[in-house]
Amino acid sequence: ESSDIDEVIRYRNENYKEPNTELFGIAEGKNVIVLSLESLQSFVINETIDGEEITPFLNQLIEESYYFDQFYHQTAQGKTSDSEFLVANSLFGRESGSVFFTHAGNEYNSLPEIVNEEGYYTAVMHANNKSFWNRDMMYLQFGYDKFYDIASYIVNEENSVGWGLKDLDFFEQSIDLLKTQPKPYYTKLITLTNHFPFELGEDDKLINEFNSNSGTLNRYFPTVRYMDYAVEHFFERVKEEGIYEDSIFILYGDHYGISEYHHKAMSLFLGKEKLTPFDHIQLQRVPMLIHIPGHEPKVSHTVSGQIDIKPTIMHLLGIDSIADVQFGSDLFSEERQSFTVLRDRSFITDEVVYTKGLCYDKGSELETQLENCEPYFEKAKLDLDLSDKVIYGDLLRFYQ
Ligand code: GP9
Ligand code: MN
Repeated sequence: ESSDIDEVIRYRNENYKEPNTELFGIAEGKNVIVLSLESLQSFVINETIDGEEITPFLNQLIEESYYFDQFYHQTAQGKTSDSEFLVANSLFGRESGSVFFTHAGNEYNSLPEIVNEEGYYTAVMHANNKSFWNRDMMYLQFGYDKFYDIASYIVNEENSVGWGLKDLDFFEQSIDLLKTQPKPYYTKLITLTNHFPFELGEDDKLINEFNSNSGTLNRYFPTVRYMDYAVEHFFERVKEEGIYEDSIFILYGDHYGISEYHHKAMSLFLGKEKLTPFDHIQLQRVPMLIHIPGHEPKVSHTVSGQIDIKPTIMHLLGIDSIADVQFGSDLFSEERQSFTVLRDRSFITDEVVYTKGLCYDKGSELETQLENCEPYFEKAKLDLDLSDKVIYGDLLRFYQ
């Protein structure tokens, strides 16, 4: 069993991508503030409802950030917890169920632990019960110093909606917590308001609902708009508190908010007659922004996913990743392959989308011969299968 790790390490070494020399270490010693944005999908970016922007602040922030517009979530049933797992480990979550529940006792070499060794204080801020998704257990394994769960927040009827504390209040209270942390810190804040069933008080509805036969999709737009407003407030506050200049910011959508059951309503919003499996995969894109104060904005079209966040952050902090078992690659690496595989084994490159046994040409958005997808079959399979092997065999036990 312990020899299985050798196969994983060999594969890892073959797929390692050199960091971008201009950006390596650029954020060393700075705070890293990660915003996990609930159910945020890319299809709302730079779009409007009744002439009103859905994400005016994020649209503006994109103009001041590195933005990855071909970035995919790679989660399955573990939803937010899967995204956390991908980001912390550059390993895939489970095909079904949640690795947070089934493998919380494994050995990991997680990002919080790695940056901790570099002198970072590491924490998660999220106003839910600590045991939700078994976070309290898994976070111990990831090596977080602190989990500011619901007990760290003042939550009452006035400042709650849907799943709990409203994002604006969450960010406002989180500022006070941020200020108490030793610097530099690595802190992930997880939002909550833009969560199914997308409930929101009338006063917080800053744009109209959509008009379709899906109440879920209709309500999604005002809650996304509200989250955008809350994130804007967060940025105002970190600037006021003097946190901004000493920090870098990573923002991403955790997973889809609108499932394929709402395809009919979604086709209405997208102005398409019918949504194909190709469209469904394109809808799995989530926004990914890296905001470094003072850096020129840049849009990257590299096909990528949440698995790539860990090596990217490590390299920005000047930490070598060659000896780390990872299945992603630095988003800024000049060598990186434009490719990502989703948990359901669909994969995407610059040219093709493979899903449900079909190969689609991205240009025409139509089916093409399977042979156009074949060159990537092996990589897609090995990425997932070897990552699964690491988890099921608890293989990082054998690797220091
Ligand atoms: C719960 C929140 C939402 O704490 O992260 O979880 P989800 O249902 O999106 O996985
Ligand atoms: Mn979520």
